[in-house]
Amino acid sequence: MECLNYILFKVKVYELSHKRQQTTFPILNHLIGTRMTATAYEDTFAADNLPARELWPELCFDLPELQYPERLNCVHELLDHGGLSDKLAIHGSRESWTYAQLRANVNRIANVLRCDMRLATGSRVLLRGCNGPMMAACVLAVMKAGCIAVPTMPLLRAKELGVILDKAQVGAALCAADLREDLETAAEQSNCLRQIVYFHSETDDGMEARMRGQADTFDAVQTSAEDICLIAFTSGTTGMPKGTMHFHRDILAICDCFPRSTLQAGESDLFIGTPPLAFTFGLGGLLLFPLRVGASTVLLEKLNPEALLQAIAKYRATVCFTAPTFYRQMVPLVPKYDLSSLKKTVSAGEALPVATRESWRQASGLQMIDGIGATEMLHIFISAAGDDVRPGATGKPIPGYRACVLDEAGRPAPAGAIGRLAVKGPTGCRYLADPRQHDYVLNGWNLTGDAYRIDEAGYFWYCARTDDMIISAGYNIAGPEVEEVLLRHPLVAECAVVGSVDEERGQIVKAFVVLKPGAEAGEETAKALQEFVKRNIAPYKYPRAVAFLPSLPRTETGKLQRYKLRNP
Ligand code: 3UK
Repeated sequence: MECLNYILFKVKVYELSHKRQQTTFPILNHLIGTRMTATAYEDTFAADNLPARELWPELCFDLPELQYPERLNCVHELLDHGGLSDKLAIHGSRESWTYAQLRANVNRIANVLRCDMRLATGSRVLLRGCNGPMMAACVLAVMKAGCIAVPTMPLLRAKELGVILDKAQVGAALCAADLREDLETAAEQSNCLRQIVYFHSETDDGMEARMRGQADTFDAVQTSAEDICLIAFTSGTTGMPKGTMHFHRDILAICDCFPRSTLQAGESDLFIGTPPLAFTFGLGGLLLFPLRVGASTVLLEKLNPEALLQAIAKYRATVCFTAPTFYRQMVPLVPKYDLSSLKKTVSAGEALPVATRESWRQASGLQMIDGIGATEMLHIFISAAGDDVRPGATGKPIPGYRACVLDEAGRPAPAGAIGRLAVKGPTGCRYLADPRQHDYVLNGWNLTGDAYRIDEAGYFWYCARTDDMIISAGYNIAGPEVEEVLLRHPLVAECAVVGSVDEERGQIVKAFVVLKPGAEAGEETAKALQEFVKRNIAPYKYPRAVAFLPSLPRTETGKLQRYKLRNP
């Protein structure tokens, strides 16, 4: 062992002197079970609970912009460039901050974490709050202070918070005062959570008061590129949520991929949208990306479709991030607002039906940028913009990522064949102490759980979640394909198609439909919808059962909860 350590030391000296990014002799790391760059953390819980290295997906850093040094603190890179001081960084409903003010506030909070709360580096800090400047500053401060951010969705209740506290062994929490109740209930049951500091609070021990007692300068903790800075819990439909662990390097990698190559965002942009910062779609799209390109962002709490349109007009936003269902609901309201500032609209979280893309284009004049991302991958990895868009297809792997479709045996499937989507890039899946790592990573590929096909031109077409494929009388039917058709019917506002247990056919296709205002639910409409599907796609795919609902069950992130419809 001593001998190996000596060799490793020599390799390290060689690499430093030759400015190598990656280790030359991974096999040595593997043998000795350590990483080349020493962690900066006192508390090593997160790293200790990483999956074994051989269970990680393969990571690729092919692009010149993805060459990062071994030591880096992502918030230092995003904020401490000294530039843009007087430029507005974040607009909120309570306050708006320039880059200089954001830097100062992040530094004060970092000082509160380290000097006042006395948190060890590497400790997990839960964050709870609606989108806004303070919530954003808290997330950034946690990372800058060398702690690990565990952001949570505002709608989570005590029981769900308890699972997260326990799983990530969270010792401290920063929480918006108006969301304290559920966290306090969870804290009573928790054996690890010791400190909660409330923001948006006027009390003497609240965050704002503590910040006033701290300096507005803070030297970022010199973390390793592979120190974990974020544990993002999957929005999770059923069962135990999974904690996905991401490094300081991963944060920069997503900022240097999608926003630069596909979105082509710049300093003059103003970002806006709905996904919570606790959802990596929102964290990237509404906070990290704007900071990386020196743009501004609008962070508002509890936006509905009408309020989002109002805010786009008011702030003159140029880039919007939200989910397909939001775009659908905005379409009829668009004529009431001046959206002339808007240049780019990004849709993710769920498949984007052609009918939604088309009606949004007609209403706003904009060709939507669809992109598939995942909490495990941190952000978007397949997408297309502008002239590269093929309506109905998600797009192609964005620069920095590779993707293919695997057949049942785990081999790349030929063009046109439906298989499991597999992807790799600079980011990838590393679950916190979770045996499901084995399900997500196969031969170095991340398996997202989606069924896809690739066409001759290399475009990726979404079919369904692999476990949502409906098998009816021996036919494989993808629910979203039927939804696509139904959404084109003039009476349909929203719909969901799932498999429903049937004695004769195993499963039948069942459609849950939300009608547009004024349309009448009933036998006649159901028949009309069934006929409409039969006319537009292979008749065996038509919904044999149709039910009408006032709304569909969705997560806080706009994702349909199909399991709730399958097992009512
Ligand atoms: C589905 C899509 C078709 C797909 C996410 C952008 O959604 C995000 O992360 P989650 O972990 O869910 C991942 C799953 O959601 N999905 C997402 N986008 C699309 N399906 N077309 C799309 N455009 O099943 C995927 O496996 O909640 C999205 C950025 C960051 C994210 N975390």
